[in-house]
Amino acid sequence: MKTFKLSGIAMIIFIVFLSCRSDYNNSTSKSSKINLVNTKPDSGDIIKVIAKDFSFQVDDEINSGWTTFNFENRGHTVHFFLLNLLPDTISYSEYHEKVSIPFQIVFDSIKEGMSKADAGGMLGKILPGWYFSGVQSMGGTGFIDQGKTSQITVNLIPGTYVMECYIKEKGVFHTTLGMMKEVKVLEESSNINPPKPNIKITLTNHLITPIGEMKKGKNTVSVYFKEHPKIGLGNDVHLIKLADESKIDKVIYWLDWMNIDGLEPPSPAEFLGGIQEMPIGSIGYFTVHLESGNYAWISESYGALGMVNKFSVR
Ligand SMILES: [Cu+2]
Repeated sequence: MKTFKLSGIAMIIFIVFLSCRSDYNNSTSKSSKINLVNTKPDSGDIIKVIAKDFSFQVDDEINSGWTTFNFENRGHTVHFFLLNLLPDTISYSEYHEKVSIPFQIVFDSIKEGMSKADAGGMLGKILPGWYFSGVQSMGGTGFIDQGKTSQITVNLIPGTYVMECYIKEKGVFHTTLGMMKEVKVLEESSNINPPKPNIKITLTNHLITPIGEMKKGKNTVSVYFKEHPKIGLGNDVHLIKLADESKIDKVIYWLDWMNIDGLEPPSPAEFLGGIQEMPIGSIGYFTVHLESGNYAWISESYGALGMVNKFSVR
């Protein structure tokens, strides 16, 4: 899961923070889906990631440095991947046992009636300290609808990573169903350069600020992680196509995993990718092909605090 940051009194604030995120309409609805708009890999070293229901197919070992992933969602639902870098002392199986399983236990408790505030407290108690202090989100794709492909470029340091997808299927995280995989990033470095963006996005608390314009056809987007909240979840950005602008509140609700039908398909908008949380100062890139329509940039965790930016492509 995306790493929470908290310590000491921050836990209390965290619980308040979680409870503040629960004030949204709890109905989701189907959106009309448009024809598939896929991205195709550029030339050069591309790491292929194939998502199925419910597994990842990707190399066990990849080079460090700038890395381009071509993510193909061959499943029948929304998928994505997040890359979490583990502390040197923690193994993939420990992460699975002490992080992934507890998240499912906590969500099962929410399903049985536990409040989100109590669930936040429970998470703080059962997750190991190294999860909060030592696991680092190093990027990944935004959420992507079935049948679509997304290409991202991120700069990876050597280490042991967990690739995971925590969308839900009937209340069970995809991680629990098998969508997590160990990926070793080697000392040996790749020789690729990051792509040239036509639009640059900066993420701050709590704004998504684009410079440049999204256009019809191929767009290369850079995302600069200028800051993250000191507590709670980190910043990220997702691209959605909006059939109906009034659905924004439903999307914000849907993006909160603590809601019973949050991150549970069907999603209330069409998800086209983006970039998952990266360390402060990092830049990640992604490529997307757009057709005419209404779109929005949106944060997974802070849409309600203003991290939504609508735009149109003509
Ligand atoms: Cu998934």
